[in-house]
Amino acid sequence: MGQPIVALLMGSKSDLPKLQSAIDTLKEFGIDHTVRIMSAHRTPDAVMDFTSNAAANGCKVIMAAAGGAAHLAGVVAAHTTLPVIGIPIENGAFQGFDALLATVMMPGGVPVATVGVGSGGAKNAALLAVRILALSDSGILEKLEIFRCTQAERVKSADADLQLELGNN
Ligand code: RP5
Repeated sequence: MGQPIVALLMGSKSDLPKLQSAIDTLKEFGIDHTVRIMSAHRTPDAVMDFTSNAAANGCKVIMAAAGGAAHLAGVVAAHTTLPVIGIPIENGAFQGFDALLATVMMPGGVPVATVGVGSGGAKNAALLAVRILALSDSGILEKLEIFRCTQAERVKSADADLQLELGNN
């Protein structure tokens, strides 16, 4: 793998299984990336150090995942001008609703593009990173267009199968 252009940060190792769809998607698109555990609360210095140097180190998009009182994405956004994508993690008493609100309700001036809770949200975070990168990389754009066509074909094929099962012409 080359120099990472996307960073996926998570607040705890316990978040990792919930981020598999994001990691798989970055791999599917061949995006050089790094995956790191660092916490806004438990290792704030590491978050600040990594994030404030990320752009200079070649990173173009930061994805930040956390559950509960999910401050990671917001703290990351406070320390960089790179686009930050927040991934609320489903965890504990409120099944991710707490993390969703904590991640999405940023004060004006410090944007975090927040995706949904769950596997679809994590996948969309990676796809959003891919879309941002595709703005300036025609190779990634081409892969994105193929991805969209393949996805649409899959739905059409499922519908055709369903119509056969239902005996419709
Ligand atoms: C958050 O606290 C992490 O992102 C994780 O979702 C949650 C719980 O962490 P652990 O207690 O499982 O390490 O900061």
